[in-house]
Amino acid sequence: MSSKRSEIIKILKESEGKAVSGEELGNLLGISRTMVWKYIKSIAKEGYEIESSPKIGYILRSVPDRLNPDAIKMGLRSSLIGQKIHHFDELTSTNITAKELAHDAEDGTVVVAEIQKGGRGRLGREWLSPRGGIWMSVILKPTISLAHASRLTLVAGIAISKIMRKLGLDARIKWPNDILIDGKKVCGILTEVNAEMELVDYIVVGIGINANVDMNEFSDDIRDVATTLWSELGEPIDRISFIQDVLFELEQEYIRFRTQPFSGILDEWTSLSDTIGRQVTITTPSKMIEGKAVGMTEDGALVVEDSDGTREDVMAGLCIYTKAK
Ligand code: BTX
Repeated sequence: MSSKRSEIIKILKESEGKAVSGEELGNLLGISRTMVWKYIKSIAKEGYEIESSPKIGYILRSVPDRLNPDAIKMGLRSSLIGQKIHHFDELTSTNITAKELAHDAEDGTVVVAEIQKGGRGRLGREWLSPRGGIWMSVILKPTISLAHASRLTLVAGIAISKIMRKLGLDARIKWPNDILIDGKKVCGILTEVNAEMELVDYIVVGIGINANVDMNEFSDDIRDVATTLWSELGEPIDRISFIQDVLFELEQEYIRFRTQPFSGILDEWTSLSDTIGRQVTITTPSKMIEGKAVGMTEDGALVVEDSDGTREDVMAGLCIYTKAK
């Protein structure tokens, strides 16, 4: 969207329901009243409800519930993550599109979609992505080794759960990549890496948040294990300001990741973890590991201790809790 259009939206938003005349807008932007009218028409096409009368001018009645990049950028506090945002009404998967764009994209570029038709979780599992959610991928280009790439999943988990906690929700991280509220999944993170010679070229952090999703959109089996911010809070959230907060917090954690020892992030992850201290069964492609989750290694592996006290570091797998904490 052109900057003149965003400026018009900004002025109308700031006038809080009061009319702004075409002449006033024209003067502020240095354009004719006819041009103002043309911009207003194209803004209305995007779903903004604008009342207009030749005598009083223009009044913004409502903004569309869409993750419009201009709306996200207005008031975005981050300076790297989200400077470039690609928005789509519908995609197969934001991770797929992010990977296609990644080579030429700048560090911190975001891809976001209103709906995903082929959203993916780990190991090719399906991730349901109906309207109302936040389905986005962040392209990151840190200079790190392939072995450390999985740390970004932990970084994203911390950032997102912190923002949910600020809303008063008891969001906790289930190893390795889920955020739960009261034991139910509200967010999943899928990190994909492209590397050359053991050095990371880019990382795509895919984030799926059940924000204002209607629970009826989920099948019975998903409804049993999932929740949404809407149902937890009892009212829909402002998705734009939620994304702005997530991108800012993600940037803070990303800066910490790049400039400080990883032990600080590890400590924070542990304090937000839902998994540490639990009896778990982890299924990997080659075996099943049972025991108590007792910690996390610097590489993001879960340390599981069996009944004999033998410890094993588990890098990835499907984690099921076998007993309450
Ligand atoms: P996961 O493999 O840990 O979780 C997938 C499992 O979660 C599914 O098998 C199903 O049981 C359950 N599930 C499916 N959809 C939902 C949902 N909306 N809410 C709660 N539970 C669900 C988790 O994988 C990682 C998901 C990442 C999704 C993001 S969205 C943006 C980006 N694009 C993309 O295709 N994936 C990522």
